[in-house]
Order: sequence, then structure tokens, then C-alpha cells
Amino acid sequence: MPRVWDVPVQDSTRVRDVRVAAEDAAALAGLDERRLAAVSLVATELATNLLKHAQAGQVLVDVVDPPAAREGRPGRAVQITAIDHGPGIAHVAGALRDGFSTTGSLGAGLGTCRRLADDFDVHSVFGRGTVAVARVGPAAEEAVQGGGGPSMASEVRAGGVNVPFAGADFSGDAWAWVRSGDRLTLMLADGLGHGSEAALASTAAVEALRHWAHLPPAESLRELHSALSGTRGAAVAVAQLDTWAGRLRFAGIGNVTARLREGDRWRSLLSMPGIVGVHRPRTVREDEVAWSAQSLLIVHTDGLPGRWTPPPGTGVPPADPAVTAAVAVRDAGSPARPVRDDTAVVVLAPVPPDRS
Ligand SMILES: [Mn+2]
Repeated sequence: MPRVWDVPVQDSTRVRDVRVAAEDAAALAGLDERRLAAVSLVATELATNLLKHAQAGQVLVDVVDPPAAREGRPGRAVQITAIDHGPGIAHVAGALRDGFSTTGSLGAGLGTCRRLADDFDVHSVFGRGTVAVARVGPAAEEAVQGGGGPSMASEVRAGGVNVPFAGADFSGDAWAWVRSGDRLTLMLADGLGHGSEAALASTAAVEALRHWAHLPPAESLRELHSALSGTRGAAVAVAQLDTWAGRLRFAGIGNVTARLREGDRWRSLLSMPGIVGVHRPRTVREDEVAWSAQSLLIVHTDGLPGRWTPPPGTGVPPADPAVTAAVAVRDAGSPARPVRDDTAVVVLAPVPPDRS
């Protein structure tokens, strides 16, 4: 089940809570002692940095599929996401490119994160706040290596964040991606309601996807429907990118929303009414659209308002997909529109050429 630690950080005593959560997640991911130590240090630095620059915020810790891997089952990674509404860090993009000078506003702490984490990215807008994402997975020699073929790492990445309703231990939302050949299949499932019963349904969807991801989305949804019978059911969206053909296929059942960036517009990819595992529509419509190096796909559960449209600048400059997702979660919520459900956002994004 998607165990997620959502730790509010408003004073230095919470830095320890973040570290303990990250160590628990490392144990859950099966990381060895050395990687656990790295997780522990990265978590401490991110929480400390958040306090220093923003006084308060939240740190999410969960166990995720890393954003890019060769075919085969990648080792799972601990993802630590620090989110704040603080003043922002000036010139963060330049500092990241320049390899972290320890002078100026960006501390040596983030340099530590950059050095120890497999992936590290920061998004900071002056006056809006900062999102930092670090992932630490198994040591390289332990990661499962697939045989043959170019790595998809140079083409596209998938990632996301998952925020349980009201700080619960488990999210009823779950996401996963599976690669088979030229196809990368990304799924987001929202178990009915929230909490652990909902998590059982969305977890069943993740397990089933691992068997059926080679099928086109409408067909994998049919298999997921059978796999989820006996559960509460879930809203599920499946996006499948054929990286060779540059085509994206999408199908969804239930209240999960997908938006594709085409030029400077966002196009909605529609889900059909129904509940996977409980009530499946007679036929499932599949959208097929072109995918380019400028495309961006955002899929979210109903923790975000259904009419939410990604604001201008979303995913620009190209960021880690989990960073784009975390910024969306942070900026879509407001005191006037409090979130009433688990919220997961997943993003499929091309890798900029200079990062591959
Ligand atoms: Mn929901």
C-alpha cells in the first residue's frame, strides 16, 4: 500500500521526524545500510534547508519507481519532497547548473543532496516558494539492469507525488509505470474514498498493471477491472507512450483527470464514467495523440479540483517530473478550497537534451 509520510515542518524538532520517516521508508524500500545513511542525510539537509529559507513547510516521504530505468524491474527509491510557500531561493537554476557554489543564498546542504541522491532537482520562484525533490535508490550494482536496447532514460521520465488526506499514513491513490519495449505505461489509480481500504483497491491496480502494461490502455483497463473485483473499486487512468512512434494513447475510467500540453495550450484527455472493479463502461474509448519533445502530460486524482488547469509556466524550464507534480499540488490548493481527499499527481515529461 502507498505508505506516505507527510511531515509538517515548522520548527527544528521536526527535522528529526523527517529523518526518521525517511529511514523508515529506506527500510521499506529495502535499501542497504550505506544508502540508508544517504537517505538519512539528504532528509536532514532538506528539512533544515526548508526551515532556514522558509520558516515552515512540509516534507513528503514515500517509496516510488524511479523516473527512468532500463527495461526490467527497477529498484524502488525513497523520494523526499520538500515543499514551502517561502520567499524562494534566488538564482537556484544557475546555482544548480554551476554545481552549487557554497556561497550566496544556497547552502552547502543542498550540495550534499545533489552529491548523495540519484536525482535531485529544485524549483524556486521568487515570492512563491520552493520545491525540492531528492530520490535515493539502491546502489547502482544492485539495481536490476535490463538487457539490450537504448535506455529510455534519454527520452522520457515519469514521476509524481502522493499526498494522503489529512496526514494519514496511507494514501488511497497509487501510481506506477512499467516499460515494455518502446512503450512506457503510466497509471494513476484513485481507490474509492480514502485511507487503507481505498489503498487496497489502488494497490491491486498497481499489481495488475505489472502484468498487463504491454496491452493498449483500453485493454489493460479491462484486465484491471477483473483484478479489482472484490475491492471497493477505483478510478483509473492509463497513459501509454510509444517512444519510437511518438504517439501517446490514453484511456480512463472514473474521476481521474489528464491534461496534455500542446504548444501553449492544455488539452483534456477524457475519462469515461464508471468504477474499475465495480462498474465498467461497455466500451472504453481510447485517445491517441502525437507526442513530441515539447509535450508534457499531467494526470491527477480528484484531490485537485476537476477544473484545475495547469498555470502558465508549468514544467518550464523542464524539471524533474516529481517537482512539476509537487508544484501543482502546492499551488492548486488554497485555504478557500481545502483538499478533501487523497491527492496524487503524476507527470510524464521528455528529458531535455542537456540532461540525458
Ligand atoms: Mn479521490
